[in-house]
Amino acid sequence: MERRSFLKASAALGCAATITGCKTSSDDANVVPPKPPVVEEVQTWSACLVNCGSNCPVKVFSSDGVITRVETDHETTDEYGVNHQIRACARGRSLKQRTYAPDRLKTPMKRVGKRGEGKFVPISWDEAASTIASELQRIASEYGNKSILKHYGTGAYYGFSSSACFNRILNLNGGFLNIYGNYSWAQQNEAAAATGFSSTSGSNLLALKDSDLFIGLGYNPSEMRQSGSGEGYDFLNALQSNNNLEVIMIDPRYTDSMVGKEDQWLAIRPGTDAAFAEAVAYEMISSGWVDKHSKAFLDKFCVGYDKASLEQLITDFKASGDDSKLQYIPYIKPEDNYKDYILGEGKFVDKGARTPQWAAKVCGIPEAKIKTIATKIMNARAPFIVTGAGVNRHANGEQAMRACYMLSFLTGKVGQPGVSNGALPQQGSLSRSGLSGLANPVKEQISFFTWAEAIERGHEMTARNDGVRKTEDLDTPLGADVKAIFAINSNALINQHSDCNGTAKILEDDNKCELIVVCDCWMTPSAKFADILLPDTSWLESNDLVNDSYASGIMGYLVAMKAGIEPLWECKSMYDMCALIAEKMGKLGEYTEGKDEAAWLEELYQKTRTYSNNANAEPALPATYAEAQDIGVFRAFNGTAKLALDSYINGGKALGTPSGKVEIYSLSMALKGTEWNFNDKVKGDYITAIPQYQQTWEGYEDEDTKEDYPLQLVGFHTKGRTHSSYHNVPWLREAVEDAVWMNPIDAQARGLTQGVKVQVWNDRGTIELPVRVTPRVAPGVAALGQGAWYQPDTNRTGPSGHIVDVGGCINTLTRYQPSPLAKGNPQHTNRVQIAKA
Ligand SMILES: Nc1nc2c(c(=O)[nH]1)N[C@H]1C(S)=C(S)[C@@H](COP(=O)(O)OP(=O)(O)OC[C@H]3O[C@@H](n4cnc5c(=O)[nH]c(N)nc54)[C@H](O)[C@@H]3O)O[C@H]1N2
Ligand SMILES: Nc1nc2c(c(=O)[nH]1)N[C@H]1C(S)=C(S)[C@@H](COP(=O)(O)OP(=O)(O)OC[C@H]3O[C@@H](n4cnc5c(=O)[nH]c(N)nc54)[C@H](O)[C@@H]3O)O[C@H]1N2
Ligand code: SF4
Ligand SMILES: [Mo]
Repeated sequence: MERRSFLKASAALGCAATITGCKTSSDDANVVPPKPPVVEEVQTWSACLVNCGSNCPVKVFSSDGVITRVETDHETTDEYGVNHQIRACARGRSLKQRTYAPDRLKTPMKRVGKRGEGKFVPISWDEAASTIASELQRIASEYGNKSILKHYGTGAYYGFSSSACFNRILNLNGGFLNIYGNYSWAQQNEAAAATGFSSTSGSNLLALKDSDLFIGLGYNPSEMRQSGSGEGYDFLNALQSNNNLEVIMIDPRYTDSMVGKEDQWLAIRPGTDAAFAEAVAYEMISSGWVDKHSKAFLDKFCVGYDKASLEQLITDFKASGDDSKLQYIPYIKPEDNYKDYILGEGKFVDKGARTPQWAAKVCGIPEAKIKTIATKIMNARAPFIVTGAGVNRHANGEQAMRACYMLSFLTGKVGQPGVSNGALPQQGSLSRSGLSGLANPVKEQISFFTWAEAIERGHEMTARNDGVRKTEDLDTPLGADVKAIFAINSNALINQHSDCNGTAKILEDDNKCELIVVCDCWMTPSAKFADILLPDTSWLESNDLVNDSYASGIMGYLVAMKAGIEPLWECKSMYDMCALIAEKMGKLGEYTEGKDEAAWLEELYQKTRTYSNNANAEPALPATYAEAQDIGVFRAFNGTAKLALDSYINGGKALGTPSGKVEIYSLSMALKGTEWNFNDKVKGDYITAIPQYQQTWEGYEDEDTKEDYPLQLVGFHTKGRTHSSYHNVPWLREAVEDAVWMNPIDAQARGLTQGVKVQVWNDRGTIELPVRVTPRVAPGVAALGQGAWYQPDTNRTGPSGHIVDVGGCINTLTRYQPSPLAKGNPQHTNRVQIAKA
């Protein structure tokens, strides 16, 4: 506020004070405040649809077709568990700024300059639609449908007018190359499935009431699940309602999930959780505790703990005569068991025991502390361990997750009240029916992360070498390079994928990938790489039906969204723009199935009404969609504690693993570890059947990069954005500083003081941004919130020899190197150097 307006405002306040009886002698009291303009506001319900795990409802106030303000839900009681409020975080509350941001895409555009240069001219919708339709037909007939890729993208969790509209037109054109996995949980999904979990979730946070020890590894719900009804709020309430709970948090950063809520913070080095977990296991096993307390549990529910269990498995599989089991026998190696590995016995004698003394040197947590934690776990009545997905987004993410999961099983208490299995907390949800993307005639799948590699060598990618799925056999090549990309509500073309500079080089060559279509609302770094740019309507301009999304905490909800304003400029909803493309393809009838937006929403709503888990929603779902839109929000809190692996351990239902049990020794990993090809030159590129700490490229112990790049750089999901979404909102840039965190010890060694501008670099690029000197990050580690927009300053080259990214995007520094099993993104594994800019 300028000083002058501040004085005016204080004057107005002074006046108000007189009215309420407070005598003032100041002349200011005589100033008459300006009358606020009379505006007739209309209120509608919308929602924030980013990928943060929630879809918080927001109240949109508008007047004469202009949004006047955005408020959060405060319809119900604030009492936790009584269908409480779903308060939007700072991001959702800034939606007016985001909707009217100057960089909104206003018309369809086509590229005129070099690809990636960001030069466009406006075109009509007619031209955009016919170009896309004819290019789709050309590319499919020249290169085959496997050369068309719909990119990973999570910017808008619509139910109706979602990116599924693009699936419809791509499928009506004969299909497209599928992707499996995702940037969030690739390694964790594989680790959980290999171990025997049917999903990535364990007990819910309501079960914490029965626990006496909570251990969170890379678990940060207060920052990454910020919804007012989200997991962060569940966590807070769970801690507050259990006075007997000891809370230990293990993270390279002192996160907002701590700040007083924890009893102990253990600052671990990134990528070393497996070493820590193995040392805890060593204490539990070598002391004889496991033999005494949990051997019976391990024998009954798990395979691979010791040699005898694997020998027994071979006997059982032989006796079964079942081919699906017999195929694994050659891969079962009893000498590769977990107990011998941890104790350094049998086959593992040369490797040595996984002692706390060994682990302390690797993970940075002192030996004595590791021993104390082991004792606490052994003494706990009901240990509840959670491994967050930060641990999975590493070069060795699969085995890091599995190593942490083992601790719960070693206690022999999984299935008991207050105990979890090491996975993420289970969530509640209401269900909604969404628009179908239609069936895809193409069956082959590549890992989501390997798409840019598939532009260059898709034709030769195979299952054995690259993790291609649904091919004839391990060696059948995919047979097509990626020639067309549809990046729909995605900034993963550049910003969110690894190695921005390297990816930009691949994309710049329009002889390789011949068509890039981007559909977004803003001119993002990925949008700059489009050939055709399609401007979408924003959430506040949309009618839709959404649920609470996939990780919104224990309470589930539905939001019937109603457009507060008309589509701005020439923006169209994804449903409408794809209808235009379908029309040019001659497939309009198949696309619409004869329905318009209102008819679709009514149909999806009527299906949604029939779902049994929506029956307890409050208020009850009314008869028509229009009535639902007037009410806006429907919610249901299910207050039951849910236990991990309950149906297996307490209900006798077999697990989905080949053995039907918890696989400490994973049979599918044993098979892939033997049959797949790996790259000897990539440190850590191998798969073992039991979880083992893996030294990796650019890990803490990587001698090859230690000298040039002495700091480990870990990313995190910041409050200031959801990924790259909301980066262009000035309020948020002010509220949450984008700076690289550095421990005072490392800063002093480099002569860096608070707030100075630094360069952070490695072989892949250089970024420039301020430094935040803080003991909230472990020594030897730098931390940076991910998602800032890549902004190469073409006039300057950094120490890496690349153009300096003054946007400070962490992916300018991350490496494209698929992880061994999931072929997933190792974006938290990086080494860098930092110096004053
Ligand atoms: N280094 C590093 N990189 C990471 C991660 C990390 O931890 N570290 N995390 C990874 C993870 S977990 C994920 S999930 C990915 C996320 O990567 P993305 O799925 O790309 O997510 P966002 O960055 O949110 O980008 C979404 C895009 O959708 C656009 N958008 C928003 N609303 C709308 C809309 O209504 N309509 C349309 N058409 N577009 C819209 C936004 O402007 C934005 O360009 O990033 C990954 N990248
Ligand atoms: N505000 C906000 N919320 C979000 C998102 C966002 O961008 N912003 N993104 C959403 C999405 S799509 C996802 S997938 C989730 C991501 O959720 P997470 O994967 O849980 O998020 P991260 O911040 O990557 O990691 C969580 C914590 O792990 C720590 N960590 C990193 N490496 C290691 C390690 O090797 N060991 C240990 N012990 N800790 C480690 C980080 O410091 C961080 O505090 O968040 C969701 N929520
Ligand atoms: S970013 Fe997530 S928590 Fe924040 S308002 Fe949007 S949906 Fe809610
Ligand atoms: Mo994610």
